[in-house]
Amino acid sequence: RKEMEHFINNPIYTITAEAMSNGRNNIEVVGKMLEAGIKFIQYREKEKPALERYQECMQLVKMTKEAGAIFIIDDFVDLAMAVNADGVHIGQTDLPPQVVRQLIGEDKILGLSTHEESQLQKANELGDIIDYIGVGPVYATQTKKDAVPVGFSYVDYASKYAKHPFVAIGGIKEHNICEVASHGAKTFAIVSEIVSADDIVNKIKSIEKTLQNKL
Ligand code: TZP
Ligand code: MG
Repeated sequence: RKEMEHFINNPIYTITAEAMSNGRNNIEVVGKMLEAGIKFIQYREKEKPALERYQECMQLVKMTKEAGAIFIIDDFVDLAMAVNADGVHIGQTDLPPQVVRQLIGEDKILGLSTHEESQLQKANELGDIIDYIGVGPVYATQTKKDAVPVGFSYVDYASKYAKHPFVAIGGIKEHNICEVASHGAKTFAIVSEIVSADDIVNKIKSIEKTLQNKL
């Protein structure tokens, strides 16, 4: 899917978390992400009423489209279809990837979280049904409840064997992103470090600079 070029060409994949955004709403936070040049954004809001999610996503789809950025929705296939998002991100206990692909059609991006080697092998077998995989949590994180860090050995494994592009996720911050990169990750999903920053635009630019200087 051609929009995956945005995933491949940009190291930072940002994800919303309004509860961690220091009183700012998702519209404001995504506006800052776009201002910083982010091209791949995931909407992740598990607790809100569906109507609020829908209204917010209608606006976010418009904003991301205008900025030439890709907008992916976590968990909610119906919401992604209702607002014509660019894709969906699912986990291991969501509907099977084949089923989600049938629902969203051939043109949308589909991402799948993986946490261990057997899940990566199954993801590899899915071929074109999915577009990218998530690998993590790399480090401990407060953002996702019950998240158990996978450790670098799994990141190494994904770097070696993943047939899809992968995004490392979980506890990634400016101070450790180069360590994750040293295990072969090229794309990094970051939640709290970015949405909770006082100056989101500066934080993103600073993380990008840190990465560039080390790579
Ligand atoms: N999946 C694995 S870890 C995680 C998700 C959604 C949360 C990562 O958040 P943070 O704040 O970047 O650690
Ligand atoms: Mg999910």
